[in-house]
Amino acid sequence: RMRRWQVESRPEIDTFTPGLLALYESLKPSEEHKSKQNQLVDSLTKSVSKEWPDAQLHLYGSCANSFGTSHSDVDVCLEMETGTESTAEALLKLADVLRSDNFDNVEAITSARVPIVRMSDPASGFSCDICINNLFAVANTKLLKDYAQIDQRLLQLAFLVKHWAKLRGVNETYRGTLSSYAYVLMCINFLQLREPKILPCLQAMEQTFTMNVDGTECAYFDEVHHLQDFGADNKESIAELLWAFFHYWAFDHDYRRDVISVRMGNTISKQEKNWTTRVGNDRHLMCIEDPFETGHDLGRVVDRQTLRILREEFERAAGVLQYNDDPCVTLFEPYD
Ligand code: 3AT
Ligand code: MG
Repeated sequence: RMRRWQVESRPEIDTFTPGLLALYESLKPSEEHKSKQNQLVDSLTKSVSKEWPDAQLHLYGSCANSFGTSHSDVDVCLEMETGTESTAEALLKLADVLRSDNFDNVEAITSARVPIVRMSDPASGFSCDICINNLFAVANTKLLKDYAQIDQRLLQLAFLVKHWAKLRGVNETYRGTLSSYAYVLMCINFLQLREPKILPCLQAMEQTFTMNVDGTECAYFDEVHHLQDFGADNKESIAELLWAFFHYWAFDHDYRRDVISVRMGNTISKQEKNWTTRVGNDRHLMCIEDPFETGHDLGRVVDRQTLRILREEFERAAGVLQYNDDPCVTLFEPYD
């Protein structure tokens, strides 16, 4: 599996680090973006509290996990008692409330794995997804945010990977490629596996934070200010890491056998999880374990055809970083 001739990156790889870091800086959301986001949350809070005075609003996803760019949407979770109402009924009622408060394009999507109301905010132009009582998303948002505070190379790597995935058309779960959330988990796991390690495994450490979601304990070490020097022994630059990330997913990952697990800080076997692919069943071809909903494979959207597309894109990216004269441009050329 391992293509020995490819395991070394080019000697001058570090010369691309400044260009990649400049791109990373340009992707970070502006202060203006953040204040517009807060305004949206305020007007949403007003709308919601009319109908549900006790509801609590939580931001989740990239507007709260620190992996958001200026192009990211706003994800909101409402924590509330729905009484005898089903989540779908509550979402339909929420959609009516938002329409009457002049939000645009309000649409209840009740058939999704996580049912939501999607709408756009005329004041900011942001699109916004609202779900009800999906506290796993609130817990995994905090986990990602805490990992991001340990070593800045995680944010840098994940921003570049997300940007690449959007431009190359491989960040579309409805078409069988991966969610942003899945890419961030891939980045975390990758940095947990570097030698020396750049990230620890927070779920294998003393539990200083715990949150019970539908009977599942979401627990880990969240005093990340104690871990500021964790990755200091590893001197790899962002150019090297980006190349190695793509190289790993192009050539080194054992797609047939392995599941990546941020929870374990390692890869584990499909066998152990009972995620073995059956004949005629296209699932579990690329396995990414959710850190808290451990029965949930974020790669389950991937089928044989999209796995081929993904692997070709990983290979292309590794090749561009290895051989191209202007990799910071070529890597992110839009695919159409
Ligand atoms: P963008 O910047 O918006 O692309 P994001 O991190 O907000 O990135 P998504 O909008 O795809 O990513 O997802 C929003 C959050 O929803 C991220 C994560 O907390 C949760 N989430 C998304 N997909 C899943 C999933 N399949 N399982 C569990 N949680 C998920
Ligand atoms: Mg989002």
